[in-house]
Amino acid sequence: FRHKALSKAEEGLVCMCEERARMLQDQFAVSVNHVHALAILVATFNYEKQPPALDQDTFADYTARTSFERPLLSGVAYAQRVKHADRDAFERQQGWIIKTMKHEPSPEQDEYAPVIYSQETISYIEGLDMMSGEEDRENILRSRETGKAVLTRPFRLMSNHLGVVLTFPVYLVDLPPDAKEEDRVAATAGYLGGAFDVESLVENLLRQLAGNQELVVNVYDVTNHSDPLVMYGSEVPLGAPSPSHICVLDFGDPFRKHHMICRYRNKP
Ligand code: WA2
Repeated sequence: FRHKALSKAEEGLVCMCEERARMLQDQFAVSVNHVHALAILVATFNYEKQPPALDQDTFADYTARTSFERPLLSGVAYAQRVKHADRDAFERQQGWIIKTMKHEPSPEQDEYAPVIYSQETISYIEGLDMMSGEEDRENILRSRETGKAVLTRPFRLMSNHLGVVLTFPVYLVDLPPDAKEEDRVAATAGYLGGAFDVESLVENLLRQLAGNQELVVNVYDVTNHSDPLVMYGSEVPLGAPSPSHICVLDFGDPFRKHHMICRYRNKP
């Protein structure tokens, strides 16, 4: 038979790993769904109403009061698409100038994605051009071309924690599901997204589970199978090989592949 009988210890490992993978995936999914609803809120109240029926205070209040719906996100924000020809008018109307993610005045670009609304927990991104960061920029471009939720690779967020950014596009008009890429890009109004603070919020989630002390959990972005990227946990030094279990995770972006590896902590 293909499977050898599992020892009690190995059975426990499989069980605890599957429980953690399921919990993480579920909390991820509910968070993504709520950000989707926020993208629709911005489309409805900021663009389908004239004048806009949304402002920073309303966005901050609504996102603070609904943060329980997004348990793995440290904050959400809305970045508006601004083409270079409209930059002067935008800056005059806002009363501030577009800055890069390094907090310098933005040099001339074809277009920008300055944050105009943000949850107070990440108010430090207000006014920053999210296209000035490599990971954020790639996410913005991929989301507006596909019309779908997209995730970055794991990287150090501005909070200095390891995590990933989620982005949904917001369009000026209703697009059919099979809309062409160029029509999607042309209709783009901006980007609603948030930061999955994996380092601290997943730590919190796992700490609440029984067996936490004896288990080592790692999550990897394995989109490029020959170059796995740590998304959660510390790199386990290669030493005495101990039994491990791998669970596939689905975070809803078919472009990215993730998995969880669990092993028992080596007892001294
Ligand atoms: N949000 C919070 N912290 C970050 C970050 C980010 N991006 N990037 C690096 N650290 C408004 O895709 C649009 C949020 C980007 C959305």
